[in-house]
Amino acid sequence: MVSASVYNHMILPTSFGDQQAEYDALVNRAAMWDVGAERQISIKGADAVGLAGYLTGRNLGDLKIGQGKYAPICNFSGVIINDPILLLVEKDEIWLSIADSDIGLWASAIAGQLKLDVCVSELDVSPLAIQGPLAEKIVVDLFGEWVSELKYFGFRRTTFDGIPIILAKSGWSKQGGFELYLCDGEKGKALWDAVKEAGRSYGIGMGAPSPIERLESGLVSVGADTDANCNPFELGLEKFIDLDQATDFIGKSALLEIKEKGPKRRFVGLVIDPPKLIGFNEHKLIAYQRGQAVGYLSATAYSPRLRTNIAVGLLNVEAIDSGKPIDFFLGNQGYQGEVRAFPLVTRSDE
Ligand code: THG
Repeated sequence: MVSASVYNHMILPTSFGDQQAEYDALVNRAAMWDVGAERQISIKGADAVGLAGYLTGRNLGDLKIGQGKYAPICNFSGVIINDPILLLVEKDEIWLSIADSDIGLWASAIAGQLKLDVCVSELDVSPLAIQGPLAEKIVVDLFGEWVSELKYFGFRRTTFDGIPIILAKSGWSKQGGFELYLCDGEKGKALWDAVKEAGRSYGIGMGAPSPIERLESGLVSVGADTDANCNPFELGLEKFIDLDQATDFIGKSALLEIKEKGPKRRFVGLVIDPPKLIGFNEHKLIAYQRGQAVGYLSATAYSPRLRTNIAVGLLNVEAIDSGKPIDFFLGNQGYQGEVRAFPLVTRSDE
């Protein structure tokens, strides 16, 4: 079934009709995704880097032009509200490539309150992701050998047939690949058609971020996996938060306290007994252990590479550490599973 969802007030395609074929293209060949709903919030002005460093707990001390960083954003209580990729595009301009929440409003409110010298705006820029083991060959064919030298989250301004693009080594999968940030909304179809044509002989598949591969890989989906109290430590994102830096940032004092006490929940993977799950579920399901509610599962699916059902969720640490099985219901069907470390799929499973 063709499907889409609403993300950052835009339509985000979620499947072209055959999620299994889209998954197969991603893990075996290449996949192309319109992820234009990952909007770009530009922070421009003398205080741009200062404001960005106050919005995220990521240490931006060594940020260079042409380098991106994964930069979780928390509120003052240490609750994660977005997890953008942050790009330093000019010495006085930062882009936040955001997940699904209104970070433009948040950033401009903070900037106004602190009387910072910045302009916050949403740009006419829309990423197109090319992911999978053959993605690099396609992007080399289109742009040249230099793309292979980009470091992870590194990017460069370029053009294709006069279409302005920022080409980045990134994307929401663990299959490797690139993103073409289209910088002219009028040229979307031309770019899409060019990538489709270049990818044809490699078996590129049109699709959307894969709900199955992201579970296998343990990629967090902020919004889908999180609730109104979720902090980055629960999600295993502590390596992207620097509490030791001298710079103050929103949520720092709350996060210091949370770290001191230790997280009460942890984001984990599960492998689940049959019957085989049909399709993909991304509604929160209550997770039980011996009849007690111990958290929630935020997504479940069947993993073709593991040949078993899998899930991710946020569970109480005592429930995880006990090693006892986790139960849940999908409709009237009961399921049982066991907690596993990420990634659920490793090379040897393929
Ligand atoms: N592309 C672009 N913008 C985005 C996303 C994207 N904005 C929202 C959302 N997706 C951001 N979320 C993530 C989360 C993780 C990763 C990428 C985007 C990711 N993480 C690697 C990992 O977990 O191994 C590496 C992290 C690191 O080491 O810094 O790739 O998809 N434009």
